[in-house]
Amino acid sequence: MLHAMERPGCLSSSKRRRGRTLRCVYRATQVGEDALRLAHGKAGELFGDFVPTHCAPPPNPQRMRPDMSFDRRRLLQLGAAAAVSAGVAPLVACSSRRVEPTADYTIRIATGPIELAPGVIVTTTTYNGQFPGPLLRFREGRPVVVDIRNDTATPEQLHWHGQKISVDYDGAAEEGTPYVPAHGARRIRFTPGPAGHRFYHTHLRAGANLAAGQYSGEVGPVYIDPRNEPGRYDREVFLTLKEFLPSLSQGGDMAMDFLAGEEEPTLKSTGEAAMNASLAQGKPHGYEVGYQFFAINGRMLGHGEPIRVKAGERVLFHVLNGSAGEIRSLALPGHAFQVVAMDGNPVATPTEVPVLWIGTAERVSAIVQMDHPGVWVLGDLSDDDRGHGMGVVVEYAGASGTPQWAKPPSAKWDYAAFGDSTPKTYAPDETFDMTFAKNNAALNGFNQWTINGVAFSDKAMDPMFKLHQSRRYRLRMKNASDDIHPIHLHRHTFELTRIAGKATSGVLKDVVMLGGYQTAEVDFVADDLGLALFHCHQQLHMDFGFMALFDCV
Ligand SMILES: [Cu+2]
Repeated sequence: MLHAMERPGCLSSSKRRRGRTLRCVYRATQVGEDALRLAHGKAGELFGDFVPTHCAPPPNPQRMRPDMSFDRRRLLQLGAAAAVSAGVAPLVACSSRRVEPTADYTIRIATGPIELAPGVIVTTTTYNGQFPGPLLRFREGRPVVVDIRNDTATPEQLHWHGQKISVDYDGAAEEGTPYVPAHGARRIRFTPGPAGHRFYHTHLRAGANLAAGQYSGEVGPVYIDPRNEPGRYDREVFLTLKEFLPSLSQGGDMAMDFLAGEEEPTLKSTGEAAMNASLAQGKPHGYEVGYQFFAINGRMLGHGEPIRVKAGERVLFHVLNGSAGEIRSLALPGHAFQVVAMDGNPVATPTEVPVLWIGTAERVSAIVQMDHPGVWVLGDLSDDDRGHGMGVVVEYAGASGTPQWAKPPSAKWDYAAFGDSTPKTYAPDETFDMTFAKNNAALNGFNQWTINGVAFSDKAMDPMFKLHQSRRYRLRMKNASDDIHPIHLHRHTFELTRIAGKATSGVLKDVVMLGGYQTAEVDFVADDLGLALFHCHQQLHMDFGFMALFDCV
């Protein structure tokens, strides 16, 4: 059994979204033994719904690389196709009897300790006893078998974010995906796609339980290798950004105004009137979530292995914001990011920017030309967040000294900058208008969120919109709140067609940040039959109403 961590009562009730203190020190008992058990798993445990084969090939060490860094030249030496696709084992046929294929990957959900820095150990639920979960490399179009084992007492949902797969496997109870039973297992088979940087995460709702859902460590990256990879880079590095030890506060949220474009005056007046009426009734601001510790690839700044580079290299960073609700920024002093893909999809116009802004669940792939030797901090623009761990050291070969940080030039984040220089225009078959609004502190101090006046109901589970397969739909979204919402649609990729009033095309995503009192329009083709969940990816928002179902018939 794992022993509970000692948790001094030092989380301030006034903490806001960004963590402040490092005064808490957590001590674990039996950490070594339990961590070892979690990392390697127990052989011979029963699986829920399949029979393991006896003619399985040995595990391939190339499948899981804990440093999340890949030297492309070495991969090419090894034979890129073989090495990159090593995560895809062949199906095994060893006799005339029916034989189950070996799983390409086994994901084990369990609660245990992870060490973010020396003396900073937190207990959380993870995949395979590590944070982030192992990088899963798939090959576009090649079927895979994944075993999901749940060693917790809670039924689980593992969502394959950004992939177009059936509701049986997508990992959302609202769509009808079966749960992975508590202390049970589920084997799934699907064909990965589309190619690019995807990820997997729990899709449980947490409500007020800040140990559940994405407040936990249940996040891991996926990379689906495309059939054709241009590969104009030397090395690729996967970074998963995440906060730990959440707590609630009611101080109101920090304004973030990095998004390009203007607010809509009518949305602003509506939202502000509703908020002022609520405050006038004596209600405080609804709860927000703040965090104690910040980490990249599970290590706080200065406590993980540096990213070691050589002058002249082109390093491709695949950055995933694995947060439950935070928006992250990332800068590397003296360097620029050439954004080549967003949410795993190549952008129409690769563009250099000084800072990456990454909404909850978004991914950005960007190449950095390493032409400024030294030892640098690749970190969040917020001094507070960086000071509490949100960064990683980049160290050039031959350089030494204290890692340096410098504030980058300010720049707005404009999705349209990565789109077609002359936007294409489309004629959707149908347009849905969606207005998002907040009822301040309406649910026992939590904000209630509505789409067109309706908060998602577990009881009703009525699809809000009906789709017909292969038709093109436009979502015309209006945000009548001051929060930024990272809007996500399951099982589909959408194209931005208008962002804060500006027409665009050529930016394909599965999450888009919708700015406070701003508007956005996205188009998608109804790819697949069945239900598709639409929601804000802020755990706190989706759990309190900000969800809807599309039903494709
Ligand atoms: Cu939201």
